[in-house]
Amino acid sequence: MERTFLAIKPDGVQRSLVGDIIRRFEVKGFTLVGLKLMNVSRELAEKHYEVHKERPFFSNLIEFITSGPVVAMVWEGDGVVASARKIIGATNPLNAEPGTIRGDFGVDVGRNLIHGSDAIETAQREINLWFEQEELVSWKPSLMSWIHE
Ligand code: D4T
Repeated sequence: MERTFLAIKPDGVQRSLVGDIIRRFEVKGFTLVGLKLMNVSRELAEKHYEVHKERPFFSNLIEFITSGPVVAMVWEGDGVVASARKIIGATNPLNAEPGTIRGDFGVDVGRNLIHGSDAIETAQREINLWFEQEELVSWKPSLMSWIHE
């Protein structure tokens, strides 16, 4: 079953948006299989954002993601990687459609509330980076037959 890694960034936690953000993935019909509130070490932040290390915004990004608690999550479901990206919206919240998380709650690319894996392979890498295998819970919601034919 397809899985993705999502992280509510420090701005989402500080602004009391954790419940609202989690709710959007729950009501969509995806299954939560991993969840933890954590402070992010500089080492983890640098590994997570490795692909951006030459970008001018890299140091601000590391400062920001390590500046306060983050809610790290793994969600499961058919097509969850691409669908979660749609629910999240464009990287720059000013370009994100209303109805998306960033479109509804943000105005600044450096405070864009939530991270979502951009591809199935990236999701696998990020889940392994952020979670131990035993922290993930495989379960089947009992209302699944009302969500899937
Ligand atoms: P993440 O990775 O946080 O889900 O964001 P996206 O996948 O939507 O966007 P990204 O990888 O291109 O950017 C990673 C992260 O860097 C911040 N950022 C990005 C920034 O502060 N300034 C910028 O100019 C860009 C492009 C926002 C998200």
